[in-house]
Amino acid sequence: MSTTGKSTTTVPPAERTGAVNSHTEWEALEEVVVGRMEGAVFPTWQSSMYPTVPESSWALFREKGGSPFPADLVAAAEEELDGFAAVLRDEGVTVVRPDPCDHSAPFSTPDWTSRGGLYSAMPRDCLTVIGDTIVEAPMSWRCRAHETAPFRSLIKSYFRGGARWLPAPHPQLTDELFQATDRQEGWSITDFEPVFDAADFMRFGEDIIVQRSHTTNDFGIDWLRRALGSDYRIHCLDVNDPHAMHIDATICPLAPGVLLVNPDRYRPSPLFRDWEIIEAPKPTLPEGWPMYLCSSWVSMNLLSLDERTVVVERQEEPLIEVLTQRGFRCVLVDFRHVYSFGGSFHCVTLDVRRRGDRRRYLN
Ligand code: DAV
Repeated sequence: MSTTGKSTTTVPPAERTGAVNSHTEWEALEEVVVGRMEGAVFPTWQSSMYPTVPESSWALFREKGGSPFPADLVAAAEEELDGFAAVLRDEGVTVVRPDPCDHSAPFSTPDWTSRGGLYSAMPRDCLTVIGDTIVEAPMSWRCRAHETAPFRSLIKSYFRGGARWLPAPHPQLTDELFQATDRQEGWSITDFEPVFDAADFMRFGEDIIVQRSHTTNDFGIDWLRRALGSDYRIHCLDVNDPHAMHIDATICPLAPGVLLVNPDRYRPSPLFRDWEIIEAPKPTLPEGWPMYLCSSWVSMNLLSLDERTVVVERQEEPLIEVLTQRGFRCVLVDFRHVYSFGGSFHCVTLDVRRRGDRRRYLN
């Protein structure tokens, strides 16, 4: 379980479950995938990006889609990812990484062409683990159509170890999926076919919370609901986020009954009526820091090691203070260069094994 011998997650043999077992965002973490930044290229522009990526990226992606991100930024982010992986190993967690992958190869279908892929940095976006099942998400950005490829050897080895493997129907991503005119009001994707990004879902045992977003449609939510069957309840959370893409900078469950929320986006929900709500302080990222893909609220995109330990960016002092006062141990890691690429600790990981079994946490 631990590669360092310094295990903090000793599990009695009788409680050991399969190769893949993860029901929540907070139970004791045993094994995790950490993404890689090497090989990252600018996304190929499509109109559904208007509402979700910063305005400064619109022209850039149109012009540079498929060509590598600046090498110095990629190297700085890669160093932070390696540092994060080392800290996790020191904490007794087994860390695995995807295969190296150059994302600059163009690809096409009979209907469209993409000038390249994107990256292997954010397994949370393209994959989720629900119990013993690895789900491959049907992503709506064309440039992300092959994003699970560098994770396939891992998925195959987990399958051989007993995991279930559930790829969603391969989306066609034809023009019918996208709103006909650019920058239209409302969602930028239609219900033409099921699509979702895995990061729009948050796991609470038998309950899974999802947000409708510019990458996740109702058809996609219905597909996952039916695929998982009656063991799970999927609830849509109404959030205040016109830019919605991924729920993990909006809510972050830290322990049973404790929810960290983005005060600008969270709307009180009856789902959490019995929960303690902690409002995340404002992010500390300075103005002008390069942010290609998302907002500075990735400050609250945390990875829990167990229900009292959480990994936080070293410079988010106000958040560290709030969490420490509330009794959490904060493990500090430098991660601002990773922020530039659209995510933080939750985005860059896929927790494949946490202690615990399927339970109900929401009334
Ligand atoms: O801009 O708050 C962050 C999550 C990206 N995976 C945002 C979205």
